[in-house]
Amino acid sequence: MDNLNKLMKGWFSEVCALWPGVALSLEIEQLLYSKKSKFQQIDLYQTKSHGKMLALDGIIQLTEFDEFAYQEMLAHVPLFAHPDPRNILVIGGGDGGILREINRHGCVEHIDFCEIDEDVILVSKEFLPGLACGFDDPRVHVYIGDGNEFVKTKTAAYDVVIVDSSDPIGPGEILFQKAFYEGLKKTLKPNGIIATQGESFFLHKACVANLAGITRDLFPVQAYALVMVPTYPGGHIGLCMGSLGPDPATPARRITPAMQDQLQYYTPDIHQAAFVLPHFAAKLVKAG
Ligand code: SPD
Repeated sequence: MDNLNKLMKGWFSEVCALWPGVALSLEIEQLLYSKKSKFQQIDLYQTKSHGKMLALDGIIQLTEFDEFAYQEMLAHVPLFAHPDPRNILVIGGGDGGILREINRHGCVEHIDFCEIDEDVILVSKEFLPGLACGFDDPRVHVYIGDGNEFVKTKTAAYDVVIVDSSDPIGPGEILFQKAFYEGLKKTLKPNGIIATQGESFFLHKACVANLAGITRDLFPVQAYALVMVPTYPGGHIGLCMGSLGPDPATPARRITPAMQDQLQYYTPDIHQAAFVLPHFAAKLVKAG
């Protein structure tokens, strides 16, 4: 009972119907920012052990402790799988972390970035400069609006499309539906690749099966990868990928030693290994 009370006092607990009966808790030093934006509740905390933490509608989007794992893998896996990625679209991810990673690729010429909630960008620029630096690159072109509507305006425009969404409740819900993926496919150039955050195969079986089924129906090549992120539900998250040609699981370009030195999680080996799934997860992805 003492432990129970400790959890309630001075701790943030990520309670959500998407992972019933379980919640990660982090001890909080200070609430630095709290605002109900037009779309969602935005909270920025200073935690005791994990640096700053961004939560949207009470769900952890990132902590400074482990954000690199997610951002590096969601950006570098599709970008290195593509032989010549020049034009990129990013939907969501207003913190700027995915942009920070894409900007490391010298071959990239143009990045369109569409985020529905401008307040997420503003809070990141104020409190998370290590992520918001992603907006500083002149190749980045920011559009504030609905990603689902944005993709309808583009045809055969991108080599890689990355969807850094929140979970399938609230503003992110539409980004998990087949019509959205049909739109994404239309935005791709020949050989294009899409990568979206693919939730947890322990906790969100129906969601993973649904995403895998959609991408398999729409793309000649479909793949699903695993990333360890201790502060996400279940301690991990998936990447769901669809490709018009290149194998998402195989790096098509070499990483330079200088770039490798800047990274903490991604390596060419972890790129390939991430697609080796536990047996039950592989079955789930195939059956979806
Ligand atoms: N369960 C939370 C999943 C959040 C994925 N998006 C995070 C945004 C970080 N750039």
